[in-house]
Amino acid sequence: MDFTFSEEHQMLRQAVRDFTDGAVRPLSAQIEREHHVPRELLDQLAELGLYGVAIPEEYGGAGMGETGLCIAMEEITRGDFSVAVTYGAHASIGAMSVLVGGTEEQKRKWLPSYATGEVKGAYALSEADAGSDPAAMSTTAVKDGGDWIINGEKIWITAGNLADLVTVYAITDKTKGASGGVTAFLVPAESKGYSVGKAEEKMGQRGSSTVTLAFDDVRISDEYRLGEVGAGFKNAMATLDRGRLALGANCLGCAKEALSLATNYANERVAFGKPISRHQAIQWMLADSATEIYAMESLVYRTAWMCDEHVPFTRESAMTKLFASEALDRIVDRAVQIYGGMGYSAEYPIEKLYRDARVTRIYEGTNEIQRMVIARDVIARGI
Ligand code: COS
Repeated sequence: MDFTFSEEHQMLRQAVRDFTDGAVRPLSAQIEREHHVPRELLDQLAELGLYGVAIPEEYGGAGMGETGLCIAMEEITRGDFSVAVTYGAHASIGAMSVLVGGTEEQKRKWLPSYATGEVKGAYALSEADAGSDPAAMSTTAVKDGGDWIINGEKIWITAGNLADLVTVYAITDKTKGASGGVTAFLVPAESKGYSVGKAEEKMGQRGSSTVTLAFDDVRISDEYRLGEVGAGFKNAMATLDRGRLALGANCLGCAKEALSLATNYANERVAFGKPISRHQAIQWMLADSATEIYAMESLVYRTAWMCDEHVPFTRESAMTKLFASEALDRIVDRAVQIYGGMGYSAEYPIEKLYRDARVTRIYEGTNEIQRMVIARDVIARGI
């Protein structure tokens, strides 16, 4: 057994950490205030080669696997959750939907531009009446000669307003539902009939845009169909396996930031004649958070290793997302408690981390859905 990161992965971590410290964290308050990640920052991520981290070398990427992507996600989140989530919409679920579901020809055609950041992706599955149950979607794609006509509306699409090519899931056979009735498409943002709608006003992660996308008789040629007709639901689920794991890495980065801030604060803040870090009540909180971070880290990188070794990891990805998001909630909550009144003030960074954390128990599949995925697998395959 060898739990050490490769030299390449360690160098990646250092490079992303330096970038986060120098370019992301200093902009975090502005990004939150303006509800917008500056284009230049996204371009800088491209210059660092980060969009292609998980894309194999034969498709123009860095070939650092899901492990590399999790390292990048963890480190960027330490500086700002919204920047990491925007990055993830492109580099994780956007690009990964092509990697897991595209034909060989499509991977060769599209992935090199995803890797450079020239093409930015996004992932459009959820609808107003189809969140936890995406098979109930009503967006349709109907064949018309050599083209497809797409109609419908997707909601909660992260960075949908920044995407050039959106992975859209649509019903192509109503009688089949999840088992063969859904097909994936790559829809270019310049398509006629495609429009970006309202942006959500959110409790946290306010810098990341979350928009609706509407498709009004959008006509695309068959070459934009991603994978086989009817294989879309499997593509959506396999992409989410990776997305949930990457979200675990986000939670890990946010948790480390919260614990690090809380520890520094506890060392400085004096009560009853000594720093509060020397009071047992605070020490127990620090100990519990550090222990949970260790567990999160173990889950994230063991599961990333499974993915990179092509070992099935659906159950483990759901477990990682479930545990990491719930542990994060406890960790940011303790951090607020350690900060006391200052933890409730928007002048200090903890308040933002507390709000940023909450949605992780909801998006990429609610934690109730993760428990369903885990339980189904335990029942089917045993422990
Ligand atoms: N990888 C590949 N294929 C998968 C898969 C996975 N992780 N999970 C399911 N599938 C396949 C199944 O094998 C099945 O294929 P067959 O019909 O050929 O056997 C098909 O997909 C349908 O699977 P299932 O019957 O389990 O579908 P359900 O409708 O019961 O849905 C859940 C399963 C609930 C797990 C799914 O709907 C889900 O994840 N919901 C949450 C959606 C979500 O996360 N939304 C947020 C996205 S925002 S980024």
